[in-house]
Amino acid sequence: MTSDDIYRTTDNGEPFRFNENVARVFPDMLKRSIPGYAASIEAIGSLAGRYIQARSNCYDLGCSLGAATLAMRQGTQQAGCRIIAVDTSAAMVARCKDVIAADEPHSDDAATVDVVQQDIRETEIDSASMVVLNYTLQFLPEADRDDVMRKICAGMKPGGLLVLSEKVVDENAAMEKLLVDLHYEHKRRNHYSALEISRKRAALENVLIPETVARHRTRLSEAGFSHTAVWLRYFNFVSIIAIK
Ligand code: GEK
Repeated sequence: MTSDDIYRTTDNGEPFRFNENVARVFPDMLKRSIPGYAASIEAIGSLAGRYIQARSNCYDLGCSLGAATLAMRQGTQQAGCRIIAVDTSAAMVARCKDVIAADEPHSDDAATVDVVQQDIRETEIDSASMVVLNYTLQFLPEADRDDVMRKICAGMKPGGLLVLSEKVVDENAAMEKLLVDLHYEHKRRNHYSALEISRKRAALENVLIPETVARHRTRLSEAGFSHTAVWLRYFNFVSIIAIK
């Protein structure tokens, strides 16, 4: 795994972008930066086994290198499924295609995968039994999030499952400060220097816009999901499941 050294030596002061440099070190970056990331991928595999319906579509929105796509493909035994993996970043899509091509499907019935370079705001959702946004919604302008979630829910089958993982902000300022500090310490333990952490924080300002858990759950209900639950929380990193 190539080590994430993006903010170690230089900083051009520009906002964070999902370019080739980021795609190259991405697995290491996620592993060291998002507490609970591996658990989210593992759970997506388990949930795929329970919720993916035969002859349905599944979506990995903001797929990056396709970790959730592979977990869904490996997690389901249902026949005739198609997984649509979507990302706006050309660098991510190119690498994702290589990752998927290198994966050995477990059977002749394994889901087919299409990797598409597209903005998820433009993606048509159709006959979906499982939709994953694993740390993606946070990068959309807040004003667009309600419409995207309504569109997703409208394109899902009854009983379909959504996984929404997000960095969140706490309602309480003191708690928020504590959780941010704990995340900082976590990154220090994972060998990021104080300078790297502060450069990355500045680059993500106005790029990653977190909301509260309550705001996410309200949006999901308003979009048409009947049940929602937080199944994972590690500091300010949360994963929510919602059932249509
Ligand atoms: C994983 N889900 O490994 N349309 C499509 N893609 C987008 C958009 C958009 N509007 N905005 C951002 N992205 C993955 C990890 S990373 C999380 C997801 C992170 C893409 C962006 O290009 C990037 O690949 C991904 O969303 C977010 O489970 O880096 O914190």
